[in-house]
Amino acid sequence: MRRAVCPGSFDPITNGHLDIIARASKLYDVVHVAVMINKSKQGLFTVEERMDLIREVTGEYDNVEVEAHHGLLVDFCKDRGIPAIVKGLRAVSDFDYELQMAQMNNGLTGVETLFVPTNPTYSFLSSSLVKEVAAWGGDVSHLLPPAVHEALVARLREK
Ligand code: COD
Repeated sequence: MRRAVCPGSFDPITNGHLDIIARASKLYDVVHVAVMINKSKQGLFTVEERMDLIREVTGEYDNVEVEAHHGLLVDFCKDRGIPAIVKGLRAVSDFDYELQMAQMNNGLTGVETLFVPTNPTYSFLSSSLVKEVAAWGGDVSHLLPPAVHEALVARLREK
């Protein structure tokens, strides 16, 4: 079984994330989507809510598994026998930090990182920007799966 992981915060999952997961699911037998828990960062959605949304919008891919992990990504990979991390690259600005992480992770356990160029339609897209624009009433419905857009609008209305 060829396995890979798509890690992230996914707060919430966007069409940019989904595009990378969908493309990875064509390349690997099993794609683990890992919601990495960062206790020092308060998310808009809880980890369970993020996982539920990811499960809902990746339902059509039967080789995608959604999990959460607190700790190092390399340990998540080691525990599951995952040799590859798949990351989307949006712009040159992503590259410096992504390269550092890829080299650090490779140095720690030998896990490889594969970079998939973002679909140009989503090259400016991030969860943080979507939340900021939506919080000010901007329309982000074209940037999110419908279920995620609905959840975002509902969450912002509660605030
Ligand atoms: N188009 C294409 N890809 C995208 C887009 C887009 N518009 N938006 C995001 N992505 C991809 C990128 O590959 C990105 O890395 C990934 O999705 C996740 O994005 P986010 O914003 O949800 O998550 P981040 O950037 O906060 O995730 C960082 C990690 C959680 C992956 C990282 O911090 C990590 O691995 N942490 C675990 C602890 C650890 O091991 N630390 C040591 C690292 S060396």
